[in-house]
Amino acid sequence: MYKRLISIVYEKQNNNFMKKFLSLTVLIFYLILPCCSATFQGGVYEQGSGNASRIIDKQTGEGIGGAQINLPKQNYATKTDANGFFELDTQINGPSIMSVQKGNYKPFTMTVNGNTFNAPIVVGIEKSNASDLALDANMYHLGDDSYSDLSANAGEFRMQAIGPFYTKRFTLKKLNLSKPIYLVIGSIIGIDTAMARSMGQNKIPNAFASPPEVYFNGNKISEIQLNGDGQKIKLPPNLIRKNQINEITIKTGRNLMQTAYIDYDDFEFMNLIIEN
Ligand SMILES: [Ca+2]
Repeated sequence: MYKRLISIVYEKQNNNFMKKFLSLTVLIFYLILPCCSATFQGGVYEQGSGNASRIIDKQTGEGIGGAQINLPKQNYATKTDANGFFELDTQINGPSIMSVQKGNYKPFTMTVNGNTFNAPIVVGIEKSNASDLALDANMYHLGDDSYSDLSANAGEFRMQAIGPFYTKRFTLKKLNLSKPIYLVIGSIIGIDTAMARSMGQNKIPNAFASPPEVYFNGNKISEIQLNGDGQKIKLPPNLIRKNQINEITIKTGRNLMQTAYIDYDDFEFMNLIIEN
């Protein structure tokens, strides 16, 4: 599978070697992500049994009662019972973000689709650490509300775009600067980059967008090439302002095949956490 994906990327790139090399590096990085994402964000999930899905404590394996489960795109919310079991009474047609929240636990999100709940699943969530900072548990839509039905974002209930960028200011305290500090983006859906297209995340034949960019204290620190859960971006230590105000900005890309006007890439993200 890896060889096939790599060859797809190579076929799509007719540019110079450096660009190919960079794409390959980024691709390998994201291929590794899915196996690790669940762990660092605090969640693991596996196939369950019986009729209902379940939220458990990742450490103890015990069911978590009263956990809040939200699907913002469906405008749907429910809670787990005393033993952590829940059932979703809503239709999921396209990729959607499901969040799980419970006091003392890290806010958790995962991307679900119409097949996720064909059989019940078990989701393990993790207690939060003192040095973690839950920046923003809400869902945001960046872009201009104009996009193709073939876009990776084409779903059912839509949130209105807040514009081409998102900014959050926060103070970093209790940091252990000898350990790496990461921005974790819980879930992202709707990015239409060339790489997202080559990975089958959308079906737009003739257009793609530049990747969204992440800025930290005014410096570009990353580009986001793919949709997915638990994407982790290292904050450069020299840019961190301890005990002072720091700023994260996420800017959406633009449709590179549209030159007559600016068509921002429409995508949604949810759940920003600083992990140390
Ligand atoms: Ca757009």
